[in-house]
Amino acid sequence: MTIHEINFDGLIGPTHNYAGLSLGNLASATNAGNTARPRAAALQGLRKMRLLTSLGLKQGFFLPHQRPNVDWLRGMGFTGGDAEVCAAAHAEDPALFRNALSASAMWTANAATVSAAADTADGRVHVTPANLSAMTHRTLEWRETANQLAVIFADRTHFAVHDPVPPHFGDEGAANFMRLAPSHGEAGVEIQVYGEDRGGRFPARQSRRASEAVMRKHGVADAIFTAQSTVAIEAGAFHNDVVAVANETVLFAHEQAFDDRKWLYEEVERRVDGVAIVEVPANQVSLEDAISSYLFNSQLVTLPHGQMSLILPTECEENPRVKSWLDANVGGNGPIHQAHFIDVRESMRNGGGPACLRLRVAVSEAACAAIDDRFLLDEAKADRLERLVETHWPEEIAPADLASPDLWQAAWAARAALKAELGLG
Ligand code: SUG
Repeated sequence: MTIHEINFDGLIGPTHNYAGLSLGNLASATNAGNTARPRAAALQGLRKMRLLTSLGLKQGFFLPHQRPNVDWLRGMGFTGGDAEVCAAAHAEDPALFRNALSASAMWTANAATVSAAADTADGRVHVTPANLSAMTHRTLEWRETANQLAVIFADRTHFAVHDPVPPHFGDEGAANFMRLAPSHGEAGVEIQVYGEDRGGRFPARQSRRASEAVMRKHGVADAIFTAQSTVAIEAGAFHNDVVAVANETVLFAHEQAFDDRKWLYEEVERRVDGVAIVEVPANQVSLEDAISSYLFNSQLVTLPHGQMSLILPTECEENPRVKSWLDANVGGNGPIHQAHFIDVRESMRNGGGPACLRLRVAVSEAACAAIDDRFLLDEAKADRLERLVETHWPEEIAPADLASPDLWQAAWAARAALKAELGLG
């Protein structure tokens, strides 16, 4: 059976800005208050999607959410017309208002957890939207994410879309999820990496109970639950996908990613035939280098001819230690055959690398045919989306612009134009 892994990227929204909203995410904190370039950001994201399609992979996308999110602000007690609600919220509580403007839905690795059909009890692809309860601005996402998932994966014979885990138990979706299997179509082991609050500087965002709930909802029997190392969280690895990524038989991880790496490695080697663990030693690439370059936040993908390729942020080329590790270990006889570097700097400055920007969904031909193709990308649609972004996305957003009614109107108009373009009334 032919299986396609589709990457659904978040189309970067017109309000992309640097508000420093994510505690524990060093890039977000460092760039707080800088001027963002939403148009360039969205075009960078589209270029990454085009790279994947040019490599022969299937590509999809999710829409940016409605921002400013007036419904959420109404829930906080602001009243009046849309612009009045925003003006009142900004005047009374500008810090609160910044949450309503965030374009954070672009990081679709956090949109949901997806279990492959081969791993689930009923043989369907199971999807649970993430509640993202750890960060205020991200709690705004799940409702619209769930709505989009319900449209994209409406076909119940192939897909099951669940409600999110109740919010007390933080769930950050596929950013803390990995799957190892002989191939995308065969049964494998699903790995959930949770964080434990041990009184550090930074919050652990993924709770073990949420991870367990998701596997239960999906009917996945062969799951592994393992803790992120505290040292990684404290160094700024707010999600596991900042220090590890897996694809088919390959686990690519930093030496300090996991609390108990020996146990994890033995467990996956025991459960999955032919697993190759590519571990990067801390004395060659420190956690600090891994986190600033986002080496592990690359996409590890299998190309149609079977070779494995890393899609890395350009920051990896610029870090001499990371670059020399890649030069010595990619290609040759190792399981990772090629590296492609891509510029997603606007997203990187908020802590979102190539892997944060995508949600992987492995599907059979029949399941693929059942997906709503308005959310699938080809060259012609990429052209149309680029024209739309060039016309409607603001060129720049400086902190003072967040208070501008013109910006709010432009963002609403941009989304309306996008929905019209895609026939999503
Ligand atoms: O949740 N940044 C996101 C980045 C998410 C990256 N995703 C993965 N690692 N999969 C976050 O911290 C920054 C928002 C701001 O500061 O305005 C932000 O939300």
